Amino acid sequence: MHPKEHQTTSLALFCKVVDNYGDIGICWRLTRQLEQEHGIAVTLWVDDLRSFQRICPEVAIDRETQQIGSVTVRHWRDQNGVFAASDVADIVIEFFACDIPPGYIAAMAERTPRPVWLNLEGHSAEEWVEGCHTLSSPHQSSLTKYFFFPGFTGKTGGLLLESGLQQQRQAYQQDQAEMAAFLGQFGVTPAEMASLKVSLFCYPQAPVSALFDAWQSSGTAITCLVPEGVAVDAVQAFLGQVAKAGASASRDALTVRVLPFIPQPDYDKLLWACDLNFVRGEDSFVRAQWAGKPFVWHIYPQDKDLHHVKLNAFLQRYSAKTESLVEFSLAWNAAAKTAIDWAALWPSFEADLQKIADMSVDWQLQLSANGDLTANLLKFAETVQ
Ligand code: TRH
Repeated sequence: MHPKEHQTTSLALFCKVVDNYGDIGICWRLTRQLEQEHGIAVTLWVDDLRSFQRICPEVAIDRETQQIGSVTVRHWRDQNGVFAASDVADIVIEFFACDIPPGYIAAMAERTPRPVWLNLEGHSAEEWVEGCHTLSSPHQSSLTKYFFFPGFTGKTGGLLLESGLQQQRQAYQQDQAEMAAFLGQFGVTPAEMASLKVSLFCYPQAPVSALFDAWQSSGTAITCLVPEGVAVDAVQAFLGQVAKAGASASRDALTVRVLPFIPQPDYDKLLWACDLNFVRGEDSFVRAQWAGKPFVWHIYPQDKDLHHVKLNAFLQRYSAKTESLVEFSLAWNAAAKTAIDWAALWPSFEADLQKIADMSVDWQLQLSANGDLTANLLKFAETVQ
């Protein structure tokens, strides 16, 4: 869609940070794309500015309203706001079924024309998503809300993908000096550059110590780069010191380095520069797919192991033919049916890394054929306007 077509469109995106950085990570990415590629005037309402600041250091945590580039960021403090119809945007998105303030909904109902109201859902590769994508739900206010699902097939909204991202990544990955300079700022040495470089982002329950043991005694030199605050217990046990940014230690084949938590655009560069990425949640999971490198997903845990269903649905689509990746992923997520021998699991997974990297090219083509989520969302909004 041509940017001019949206020059006057306004959009309000409501983001409630449920946990960690994925909620604001996705909303901020979507916001920037709406603004930069489609010329939309976005107001991002977010309840937790501190989490936002972690991925975007320009954010001031004590402001009610601030401009970041041409995006208006509002601190969403409570549900008590009073709004006029003129405050309401053309398109209103609630992220992950967060309850937008009743006063805003009342103003939406009074506005002429009515805004398009979308609920942007979480990622799942399960089949039911295709049946629920774009379903409408009448609201008591007489407004209609539509469900918009990201996903991995053409019958879903697709994934966030900035235009030019793939060219940027390819140019970066061909430039050894740039990658070495980027990792060098975190202390990565030339010898470590030549080793198998792994980025590690996971939830606290991941079996990191067991994997470190396997890596330590493997025949391959491995450098593991861990952002500060991730897998703290296992990292500290390995380092024998506090896992703060800059700390590192080497034992046998393994070097572990603690990185600072870096701004979101740099996180892409980290994924692009590493040979294998451990990612988690939703946003880093999607970024790893665009990085074109092998990755292992640590899925966000849910009660009664419901997340194992989601994990299997994704593995079925992504890697059903690569047994070592499936086995490794199930073991990493405590979803394996048999006892885990990391010392055996790692070498068989490692042996397939090149094959998995090759496979990721086809996977990216498949995903890009679904279009990108932002453009798909705007196209859909036009159809229900
Ligand atoms: O942080 P996450 O676990 O986030 C989410 C939330 O917990 C959310 O509530 C839940 O619904 C969802 O997972 C499933 O993982 P995620 O989604 O990968 O988000 C992390 C964000 O942080 C992503 O935008 C990348 C960014 N990031 C940086 O900007 N710098 C870094 O150094 C790192 C490690 C990540």
